[in-house]
Amino acid sequence: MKAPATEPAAEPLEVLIVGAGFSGLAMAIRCRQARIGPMRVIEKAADIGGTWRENTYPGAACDVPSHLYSLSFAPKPDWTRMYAPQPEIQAYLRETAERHGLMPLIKLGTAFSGATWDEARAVWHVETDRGPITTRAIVSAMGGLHHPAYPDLPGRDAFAGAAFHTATWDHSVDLAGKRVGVIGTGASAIQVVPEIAKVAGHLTLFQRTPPWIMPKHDHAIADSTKARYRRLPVLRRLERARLFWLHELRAFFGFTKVSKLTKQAEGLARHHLAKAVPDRALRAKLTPNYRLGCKRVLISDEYYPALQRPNVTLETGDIARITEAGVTTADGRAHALDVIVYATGFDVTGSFARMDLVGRDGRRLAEAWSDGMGAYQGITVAGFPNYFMLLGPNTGLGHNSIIAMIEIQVRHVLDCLAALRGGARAIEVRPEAQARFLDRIRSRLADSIWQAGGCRSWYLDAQGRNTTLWPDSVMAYRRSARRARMADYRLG
Ligand code: N01
Repeated sequence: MKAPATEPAAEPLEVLIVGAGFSGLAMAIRCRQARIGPMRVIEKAADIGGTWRENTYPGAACDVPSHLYSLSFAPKPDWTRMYAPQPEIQAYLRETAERHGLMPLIKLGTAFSGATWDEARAVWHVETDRGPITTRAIVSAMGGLHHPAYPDLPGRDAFAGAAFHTATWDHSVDLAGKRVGVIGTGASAIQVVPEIAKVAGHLTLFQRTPPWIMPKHDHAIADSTKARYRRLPVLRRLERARLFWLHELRAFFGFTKVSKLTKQAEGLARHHLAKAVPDRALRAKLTPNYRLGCKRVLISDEYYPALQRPNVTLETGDIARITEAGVTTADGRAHALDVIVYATGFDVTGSFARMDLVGRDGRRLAEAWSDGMGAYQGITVAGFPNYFMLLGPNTGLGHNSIIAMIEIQVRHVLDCLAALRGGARAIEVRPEAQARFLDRIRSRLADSIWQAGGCRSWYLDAQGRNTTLWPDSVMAYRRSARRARMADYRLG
């Protein structure tokens, strides 16, 4: 048993932020700047950083350019690469938290287990594994990509060698000279595969569906450029704006909807494949049979070359079972392995559903979401006053930087918190405003690329509904969500 670190406060907190990853830190900085408090951040892990603390697999890096994948109000002029590697992003988050004086406000090793709304006092009673906390408002900054998903394959526990997920990398296992199997070919796999291929005796990559891959053009950022960005911040801001609009265009380039431009984008990706993989048979295996954008479009210059190394095999047969000795495919072939790496993604919809939240009239969030999760602007849910989500339902992106979405949401939540400071005991979205919002995005989703693109992805829940992605441009979300329209809220 851990010693209780958070004594029940005599006075409730003004705001409790749950999670110290990108979104939680952004919220905490903005709350501090707006002098909202007392405030506390709780974080289940032993360090801050969220997904960038957890994903330490070799090759982990961001697939959004560094100057765009950072907070607009916490700029870093000296990113070392166009696409920052994981340790640099983690260091950025740490420096940012320290520079903004957040560390004393963050209780590490404190896991949120649930919360109950107290109508009489207009506060939330929060349960954590280190004691209860009472707060007027909760900002959930838990993200969706943190519960590793393992495939439901028979015999998974029978494997005698080391087996781990990309998000829980076991750095004590030396892969040098080993027979390594990687299951999955998503964003994590295409980053880790080239690194494993460099050291493994043999790498077998088990592919169920080939991804669409575009060139990455990663490169080191010259010292002279960093110096210029330091001297003239306007140049860095211009670069950020350039990158933003370049990515924003993708929303109209088939990344949210099948459009006339989808074919052009597919042509570019096919050209990249043809240039990188001369072997016809291998190329055929690597050619997707669904529309570009239906799954996350990946970028890499190293993945295709890695697959052509003599110590790498691409296996496209279905996996029948895991055995003590490795993997057996449906055609009966046994693939002997020393190590299995699960690059099989995350349980996204499940991690939201697991939140044990009891709102007004004893209604649980899981009940409110029995027909699929949904929230007004992805942020607030009717029946759950003073409860705000960052990176909630339908606010993920396939085409641009998620940091832009976080900053819009933080702005919205600040408006709501200002209403609480202005005298309201509670702020709650009106059910009709929530219903209108959800109708609007569901009708946009009906013909989206994720529904119509001929693939299955983690974007869809078990019923085939897309409850994860925003179906439009970031600018459209900005117009919709940046300011909290008080007419859509009930103040109590
Ligand atoms: O996970 P995924 P991920 N047998 O769900 C396969 C973010 N991210 O960790 O396509 C065989 O995309 C599955 O196959 P299929 C980013 O948002 C960002 O790679 O379903 N294969 C798929 O290939 C991303 O979208 C960065 O047929 C099985 C793979 O496992 C999200 O994280 C970097 C299987 C899972 O791919 C998740 O990416 C990394 C089975 N039974 C991740 N079950 C950045 O750079 C599953 N698969 C910002």
